[in-house]
Amino acid sequence: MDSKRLRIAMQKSGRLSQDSQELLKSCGFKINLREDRLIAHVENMPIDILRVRDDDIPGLVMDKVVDLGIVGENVLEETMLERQSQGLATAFKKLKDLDYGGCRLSLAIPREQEWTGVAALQGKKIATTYPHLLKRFLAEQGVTFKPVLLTGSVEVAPRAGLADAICDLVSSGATLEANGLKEVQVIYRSKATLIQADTELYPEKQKLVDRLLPRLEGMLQARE
Ligand code: PRT
Ligand code: ZN
Repeated sequence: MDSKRLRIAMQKSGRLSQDSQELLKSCGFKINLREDRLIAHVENMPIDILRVRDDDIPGLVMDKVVDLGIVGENVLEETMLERQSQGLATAFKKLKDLDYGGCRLSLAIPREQEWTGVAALQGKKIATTYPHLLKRFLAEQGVTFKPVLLTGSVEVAPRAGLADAICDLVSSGATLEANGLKEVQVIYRSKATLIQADTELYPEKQKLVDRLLPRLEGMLQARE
């Protein structure tokens, strides 16, 4: 890959991809995104868009393999905690909070159960994709738990007898409702965010970022 071209990682397909593409387009990027392509060249600027799974984006930025990344704060924070525990680099610069991808990471339990507070989760099995964020939150409350790691279908875990509670992302609450669960405690609030690798960019790349950022800020302000 041409190191003079600015590399931006974003989600290939999922909840953040449409909004991220639109935001970049509104900043003047001419992008031809073909479904099968990992890399898309911006036609009118020296920029390459790397389209990957959202989970890979924080690591790519922290390993300085890409210059910028757009990712949910939930994934960013979880990856940071995980990498910390592995002794890997975790530095990055936050450039801009974005106005989409809003959600919360919450604890939920079967609807019919009475909720008396997080202390009741002591020693319980909790299904989640975010074990580090959950551990940090419960540790602050002096609660230990047994994590049940699932990367999908977290909401069916209690009914399937795999866990006593779950800790998952919620936006409308419809998924919890449809699975007979109720949200009992928010543990983290998240939005999409634009981050930069913690390294000095080539001057040409830095100039490009310096030109793009005000445009992005202008777009976000206009949408408020
Ligand atoms: O394939 P890839 O790994 O890239 O995608 P993914 O499946 O891991 O992520 P994706 O596309 O589902 O979500 C990407 C990011 O969008 C998340 O990391 C969050 O930052 C953000 N986001 C915002 C959400 C939601 N809202 C959301 N509601 N991510 C997931 N959900 C799911 C949630 O897990 C649950 O299954 O939607 C369901 C709940 O929605 P409601 O409306 O029923 O409450
Ligand atoms: Zn993912």
